[in-house]
Amino acid sequence: MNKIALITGATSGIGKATAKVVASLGYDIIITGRRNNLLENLSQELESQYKINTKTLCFDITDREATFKNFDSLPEDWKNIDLLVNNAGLAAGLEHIQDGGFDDWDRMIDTNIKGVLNISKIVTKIMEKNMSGHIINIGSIAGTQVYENGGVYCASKHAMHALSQSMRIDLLKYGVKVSEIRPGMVNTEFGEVRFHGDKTRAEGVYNNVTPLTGEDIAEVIRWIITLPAHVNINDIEVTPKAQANAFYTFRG
Ligand code: NDP
Ligand code: 8X3
Repeated sequence: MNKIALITGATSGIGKATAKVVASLGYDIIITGRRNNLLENLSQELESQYKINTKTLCFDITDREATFKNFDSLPEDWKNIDLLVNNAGLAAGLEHIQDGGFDDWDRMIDTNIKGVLNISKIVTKIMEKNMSGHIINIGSIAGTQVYENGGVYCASKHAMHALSQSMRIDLLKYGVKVSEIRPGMVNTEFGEVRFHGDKTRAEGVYNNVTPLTGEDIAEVIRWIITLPAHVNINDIEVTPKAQANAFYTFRG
């Protein structure tokens, strides 16, 4: 059997692009998300184009019971995950703290923190037993910087940054590598989700800027996972050329 990768949030954006890169490297892949039709389409594409095997798991990562149940449904030999990409995540809303919505806050905290914990608990236990594995956490520049109106999203990605560091320590003696990628602007469904379906507002974020694409981040992942076994990239921040950090973007 090929090496096995589990990629959360593979129905669009960074996760989908990553699934293609990881498939091109010959991994068998478990792809997850909540939109089953998109998972099935991607599964067919990966299998026919890259001649690998796939499994689709359709569940909400904020639902702990569903997460465990779906993982348990995998055949035993598929549970030996070599590569976990903790990618599923979102921003919801962009408001000052006094105007933020409880539903938005819950979605971000439940997905970006608790969802990551749910899947990580399952997979790290297996990697501990196997004494090997690689986890790639998709953080954000919002994981080390804080911008106006972004309080809860930034807090959730700060949590991802802290978790990435602590997981690296906890898993050190088991030979498990933990890498964090912290992207700036990436043109995916992220903006549309953040602005509750307002596509025009989402597109406005990229006015006069060439943003990153999901494929750009997937290429970074290709590099990280093809380095020699003794090398680990702990963390890496990636922005478009026009973006210096969360505050300075040149819209020339
Ligand atoms: P997309 O909205 O394109 O993709 C998000 C993915 O996460 C989708 O596949 C979605 O699947 C999945 N997802 C979201 N919520 C859940 C849930 N509750 N249960 C299961 N799956 C879920 O955005 P991106 O590709 O941009 O986002 C991927 C990651 O990158 C996120 O963690 C985001 O925070 C991070 N990031 C994004 C940046 C950007 O500018 N785009 C910059 C920095 C970091 P489905 O809807 O089918 O459930
Ligand atoms: C997404 C990047 O700058 O919108 O994580 O927070 S930003």
